[in-house]
Amino acid sequence: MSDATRRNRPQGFSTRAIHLGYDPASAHGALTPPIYMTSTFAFETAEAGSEMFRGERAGYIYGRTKNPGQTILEERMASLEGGEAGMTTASGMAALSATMMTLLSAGDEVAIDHTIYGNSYAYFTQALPRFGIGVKVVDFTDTGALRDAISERTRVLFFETPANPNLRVIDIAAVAAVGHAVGARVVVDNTFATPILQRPLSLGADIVMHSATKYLGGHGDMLGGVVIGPADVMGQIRSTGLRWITGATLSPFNCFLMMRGLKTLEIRMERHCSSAFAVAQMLQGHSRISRVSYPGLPDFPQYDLAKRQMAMSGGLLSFELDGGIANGMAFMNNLKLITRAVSLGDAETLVQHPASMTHAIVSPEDRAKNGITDGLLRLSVGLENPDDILEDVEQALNAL
Ligand code: 7XF
Repeated sequence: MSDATRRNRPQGFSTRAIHLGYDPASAHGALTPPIYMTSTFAFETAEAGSEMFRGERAGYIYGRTKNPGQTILEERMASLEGGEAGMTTASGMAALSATMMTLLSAGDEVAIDHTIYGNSYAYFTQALPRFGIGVKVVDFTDTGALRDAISERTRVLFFETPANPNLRVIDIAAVAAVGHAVGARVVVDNTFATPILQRPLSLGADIVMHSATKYLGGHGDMLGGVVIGPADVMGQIRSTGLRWITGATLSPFNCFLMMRGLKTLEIRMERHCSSAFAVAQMLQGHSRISRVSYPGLPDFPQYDLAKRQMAMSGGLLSFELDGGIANGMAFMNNLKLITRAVSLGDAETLVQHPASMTHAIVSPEDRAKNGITDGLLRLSVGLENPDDILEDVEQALNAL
């Protein structure tokens, strides 16, 4: 590499995740950005405060809309997702509701893919209709059906890829083209993939959101959310959706936890993905398993799309045992190392039963239509030694 190439080369992912937007010299040399544990900020003069409220002067006003820890995180996340600006929130649901309640008004319509996290599904199908917003539930893998379902009234398209809980993969570029043809904004929940595996904005999506509770935080010790997109739209979501519609801001302490998590995201994802692949392969060859869904297995229905769209295949998989849910529950109870818990993306390997846990709020009819079968189990493969994870799965299956 010549000196000039070296100088012009953009910094790599982990370098930005660790350093971007913070200079220790600005805080007494502290290596780690301080936790600004304050609810409000002093104005230098009365006029300065008024100018900040009018948006004529930069600076911090009040902790609900902006805190220095959030600013660092937002700059980092915008860079990692390849967007103009970011906005942190108290949880993934807070990110979703701040975004949707800013972008949608009574009389508008939103189209969602049929397989998404249970409470997101409830938010769209149960909450938004109460405010006069129409909701179309569509299979986004069928772009023809999607095109037929939407119209000029459709202001937003929303989906997850890979989807919770069955890992269905949606073609981001194809859906973005269909949405943009009617002037809709395309919003992708990138929680399962993280910007390490895919960057939806580079594929044509307008806005990306995350439950930072998962891989971004990475240690199962916080709740958080983040939204990334064009600066003007993020400004709008911050000044309405965050400031006075939801008020659900990320706490200063959770800024610290999320920042710490982001520093190791790249190396963690590599381990999550390689271990998940090993577990998926083992399950596929096991006589007690009737079906495994993992985007990295060659017989996964959307294997080619997943290969094209994602850098690695992810840390989650879902599967069914022969004998359905009775054996599924017995298997979960047989586990010794793997923890029975919802959530995902933690250092600990976690197993849960979507039909009675994360997606219990979805009606049995809708679950059946959306590929969330009663026998399905979801595994979030953690960072333990992969041999120990494999051994626990195997002993729990063999003890059935
Ligand atoms: O509000 P949260 O931080 O819990 O995030 C909500 C959320 C948003 N998008 C996706 C793709 C999610 O998976 C979640 C939360 N899911 C957890 C799970 O599936 O285990 C929640 C446990 S009930």
